[in-house]
Amino acid sequence: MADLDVAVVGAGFAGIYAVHAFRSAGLTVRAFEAGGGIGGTWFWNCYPGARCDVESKDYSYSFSPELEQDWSWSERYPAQPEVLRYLNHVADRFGLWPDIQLSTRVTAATWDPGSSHWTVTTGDGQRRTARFLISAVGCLSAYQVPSLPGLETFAGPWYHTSRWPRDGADFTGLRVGLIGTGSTGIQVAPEIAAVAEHLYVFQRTANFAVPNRNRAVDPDWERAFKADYRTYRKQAQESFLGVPIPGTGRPALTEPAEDVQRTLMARWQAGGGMPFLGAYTDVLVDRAANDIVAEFMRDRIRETVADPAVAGLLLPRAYPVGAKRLCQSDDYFAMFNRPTVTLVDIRSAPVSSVAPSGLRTADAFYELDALVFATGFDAISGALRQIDVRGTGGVSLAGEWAAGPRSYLGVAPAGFPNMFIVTGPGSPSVLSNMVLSIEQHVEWIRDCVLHADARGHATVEATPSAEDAWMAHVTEVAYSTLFPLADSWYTGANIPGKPRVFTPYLGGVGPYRARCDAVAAAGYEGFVFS
Ligand code: NA7
Repeated sequence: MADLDVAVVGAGFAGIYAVHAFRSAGLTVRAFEAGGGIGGTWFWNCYPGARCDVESKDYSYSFSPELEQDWSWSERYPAQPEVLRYLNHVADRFGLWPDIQLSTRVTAATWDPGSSHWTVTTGDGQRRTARFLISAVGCLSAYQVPSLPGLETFAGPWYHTSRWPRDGADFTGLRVGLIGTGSTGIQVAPEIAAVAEHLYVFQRTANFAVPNRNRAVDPDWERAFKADYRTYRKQAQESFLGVPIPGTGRPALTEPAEDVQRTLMARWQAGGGMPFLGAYTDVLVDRAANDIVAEFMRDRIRETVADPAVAGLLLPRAYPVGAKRLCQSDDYFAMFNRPTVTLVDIRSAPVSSVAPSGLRTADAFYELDALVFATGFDAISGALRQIDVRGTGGVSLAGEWAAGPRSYLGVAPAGFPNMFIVTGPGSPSVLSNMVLSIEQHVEWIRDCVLHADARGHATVEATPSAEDAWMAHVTEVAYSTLFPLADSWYTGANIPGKPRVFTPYLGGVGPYRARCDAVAAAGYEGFVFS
């Protein structure tokens, strides 16, 4: 008999809810978490300025109406410490701590067909067996530091934003170099600029950013909102992104140009990426419509940044707006008006090496006291590939994914019985409201496990043909949009040598849920039970 019914890897939003959901269904469950606290990405990414780009009313669990009513968010877009407080509150409230094992990294998981168990090995050499293995390792957990010659010789401290010191880093009076201008770099830069003697921002690709217009949550608005939270959650489940966005419902290309500008400006003033990009139906599928929105955003940069040469470098031109994660910031572009901030174009003159006193590019040397890498993640598949997962016949998951990560419905990899992945490859995951998608996945996986148990089946596994068909569908949908035109972490293009496959599912949260429900209603079509 296995030690556990369910072993969960990770205790972020997904792992925490998996513990609650499986335990509530009467199964024994344990989550193994590498971090010294729960929270996953919200535990590790504690750099200054870290903030969610989905509104707090959406980026929260919906499984408990009581939790939903009792918890009050302080801001429209919650900062990292508040999200972490929320998750700890959830663990306290539902008594989840006894089933979460912190500071425990899972290094291997091996399927034993004889006993129909998984053996999970942790960094301290311990082994636990479980009937089911659930990966809740997250999509943005395996961080990447570029291999720069000489980095080990750098005399000052250097940090990756995703492994920020928990007691903070003090840049007061220092000359700081920041590499990376994605969502993270754009959030951390103004915080560093506020205290540093000088901040050098090393930019390879200029990115689009919309304002947050972040603000405190108004108690009257919150009361009114909470009065009908259930209806709102239902709308979210049926929506495209997992957040109900009131769009115009029309293509931009059929609107008079002045009306489009007026609509975009109103949404720009209101703040937030989803409402802005969601204004028109053709922005992410038609390059001409996309260009209108992109040019609108470039105009806002020209208007904000005083030095036309700096503004010119900041204008994003390398990809359609929205095809990479749209950044959000209220103060990033204005920061470049400070005399103590310098933008360095490393597209034309790449970084060549690091020396003890600074950083060398193809055409200059920058004296630096500290370095910050906001260089992103081996996203979606990276964290799972770091674990030695072995399925039927000892086949390795990393090997199976050599040509790109895959799974059926974004939750079940063929060849790995009784294994599920929360927000795996082919799930709406990072192109949706993650919390809502996580809840849907966990509940669906739980029901699948209960279905197997109720019928006395020891194993459940996706068939290779169901997986193939699903991944073909994921690709087909992606290539009907502008998303594949960007070198983004959605495709793996940000990691040298990683196969380029568009991995998240772009068919929409509502249709995805309907598909999952139909699969379940048909007796879990595409799965074999034995
Ligand atoms: P991203 O969005 O992957 O951004 C990483 C940034 O780092 C981006 O500007 C990259 O430039 C830059 N980068 C990466 N490697 C290098 C090297 N070797 N040299 C120079 N510059 C480099 O990661 P984030 O952490 O900002 O955001 C990830 C997600 O977290 C975000 O989308 C939200 O969903 C939350 P590039 O664009 O590749 O030229």
